[in-house]
Amino acid sequence: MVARFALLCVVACANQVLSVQSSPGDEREPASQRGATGCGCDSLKRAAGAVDADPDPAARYSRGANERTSEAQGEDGKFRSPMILISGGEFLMGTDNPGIPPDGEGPQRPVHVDSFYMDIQEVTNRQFETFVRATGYVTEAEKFGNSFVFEGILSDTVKSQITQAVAAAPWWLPVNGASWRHPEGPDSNVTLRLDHPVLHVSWADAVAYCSWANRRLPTEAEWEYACRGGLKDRLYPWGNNLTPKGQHYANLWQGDFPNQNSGEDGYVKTSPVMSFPANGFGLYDMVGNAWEWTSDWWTVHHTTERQHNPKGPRSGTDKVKKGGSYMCHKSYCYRYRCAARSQNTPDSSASNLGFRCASQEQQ
Ligand SMILES: *[C@@H]1O[C@H](CO)[C@@H](O)[C@H](O)[C@H]1NC(C)=O
Ligand SMILES: [Ca+2]
Ligand SMILES: [Ca+2]
Repeated sequence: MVARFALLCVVACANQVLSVQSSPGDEREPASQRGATGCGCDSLKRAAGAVDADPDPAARYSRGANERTSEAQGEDGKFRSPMILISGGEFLMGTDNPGIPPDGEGPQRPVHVDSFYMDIQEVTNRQFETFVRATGYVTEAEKFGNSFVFEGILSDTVKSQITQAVAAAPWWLPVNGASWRHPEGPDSNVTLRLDHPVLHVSWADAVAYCSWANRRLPTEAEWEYACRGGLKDRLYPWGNNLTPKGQHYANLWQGDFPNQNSGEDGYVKTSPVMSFPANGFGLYDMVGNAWEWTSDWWTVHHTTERQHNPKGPRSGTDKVKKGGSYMCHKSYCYRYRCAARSQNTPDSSASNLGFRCASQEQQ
């Protein structure tokens, strides 16, 4: 516990040096930057491969859209996310105009990825539950007995029992009994959130789930290629405008982090997966909602030479996570961009970190 705690603190502290930089097409949000604040992000029965074209993206916001069943049952009887074929190709990974330079977002570099399949959604509580029921799997947070929860979503009862905090990021609290089953501690559950992304899963937990599902975690390169949805040099999966025509395209934070979340996009915590429009490849929630683990070890040093299916460093201390979460606001965590990235130790778990799986074969 002490080690995990210290490491998360290192991540949070490193984030203090972040500054908001303008990028092409950025939205001039009032920069409510404060001195010593870290990033808030640290710490259908549809045939697989076929996602219908959506003539009316706004319909994604409707309640009906959110109640759609999102599992596909395979021949092995396992309910998993539908996958979609991401046709291989070359793309420009990273950016020469980094939003957060210390994160190693640059340089922009040519990368080729072979074709692969990607879950169209973050792995949900319901899907994770079927895995746990089938295998008896116990997550690392359950073994450790605690996990990090964002203070803003804790009940007063739980808050009153906490004596420690991360100095540089006081909104992260280690909560006894917090786990994927109890996202805000023992007095919470996922009964009404089965279609939300599973949280409080470590990297090893994510790997275990994907293996059980005959899948694997995506590499960072695959994840970013998928995030870009076929667009070149754009900030977000849908373009450069954060809120086209005033519509929200991702579950992020609106308001004043960490004190006030207006929930203008409809959600102050996680949202059911697929509540916002898909990108050009038919993938949902690539940015926002929950952060997503990738298979790569973390480094901020990248070659500019053309890479073929890069898999990151051979070893390291932290794993790469992508996409930002419902806690991200430009003032603290401008990481809901495809090129953005962050890291955690593999045994970390938190109330804003989940994953999705990839695969080489159609399933
Ligand atoms: C789960 O939480 C809801 C509130 O979100 C509560 O009404 C319900 O009783 C809880 N269920 C269990 C089994 O604790
Ligand atoms: Ca939100
Ligand atoms: Ca996500």
